[in-house]
Amino acid sequence: MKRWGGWFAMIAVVFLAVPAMAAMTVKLGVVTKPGSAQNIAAEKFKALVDERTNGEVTVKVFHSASLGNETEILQQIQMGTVEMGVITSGVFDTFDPIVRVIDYPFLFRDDAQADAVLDGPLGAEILTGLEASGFKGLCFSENGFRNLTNSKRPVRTAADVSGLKIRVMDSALHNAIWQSMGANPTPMPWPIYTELEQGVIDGQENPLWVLEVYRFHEIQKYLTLTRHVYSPHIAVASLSWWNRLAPEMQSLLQTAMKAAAVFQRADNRARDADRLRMLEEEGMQIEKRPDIASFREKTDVMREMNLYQDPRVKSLLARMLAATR
Ligand code: EAX
Repeated sequence: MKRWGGWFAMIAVVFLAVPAMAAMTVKLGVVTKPGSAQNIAAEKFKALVDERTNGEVTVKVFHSASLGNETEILQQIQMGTVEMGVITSGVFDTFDPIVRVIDYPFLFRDDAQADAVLDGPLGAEILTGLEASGFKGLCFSENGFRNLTNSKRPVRTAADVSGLKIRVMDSALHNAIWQSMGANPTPMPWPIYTELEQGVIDGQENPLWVLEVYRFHEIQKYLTLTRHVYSPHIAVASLSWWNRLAPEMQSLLQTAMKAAAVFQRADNRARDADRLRMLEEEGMQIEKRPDIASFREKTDVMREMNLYQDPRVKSLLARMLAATR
């Protein structure tokens, strides 16, 4: 009898240690292809969830726009037909103008400052704010600092941008940034290789990994390290789905996504120097020290624009500017 008691106790311990979990498949959408920043975070998350749930929860990553562009993925997450996504902050603009405070031009000085703010209380306020639009904001991974490329001419000062046809994300803010700089912005969802190749647009702006993964050096001659916007990816879940999960599952997913984001940021940053070398070797002409003051002069007025007049957005922008000065 004593011996059986011992066995029961052991079995009970095993069951209590692993929270009861029903098998579940989670659809996660990213617009870009394997090797992209979004996909690296998504694949890491998938591996961690698999490991931490002993294979009970399967994350199925839909990449390369197989669920549509980023706006369409967000709509499906809102509706709950897709559970999760790792999505560029800029395109949240049409869902919630609060993200405009992150993409404010020349806000962040460097990676460390971006991490400190986004992983701190101001970042948490933005993530919580997304709940009003039906998204559970989990954390920020990174796209990175955005740089301008074009096929027409070297760009060193804001004046050189004048009249260039620049593709921008579907975002009122990003459109306004390039208008302020005197360019001719054209909103267009990702991907944009064909439009660049055929000359429908002269240029685009994105972090260095994008140039490498999408081989833009083949079709864009000039790169300027403008670093005009620090662009995170926001990992989100469908709020209605999230609210139905057990608290243990919520915390498992939240912790795994945070670990994936920490991994992906470091991975992305570690590879930038090599990317720059590769792009130069491949024949891109790179302006490494553009006249940033000339660009800032054009965009500093933007905080007064209508884009930032919603009281909630205005208040947060003021605090973001104070935290980054
Ligand atoms: O994440 O649409 C964009 O410019 C994004 O930055 C792109 O999907 C890379």
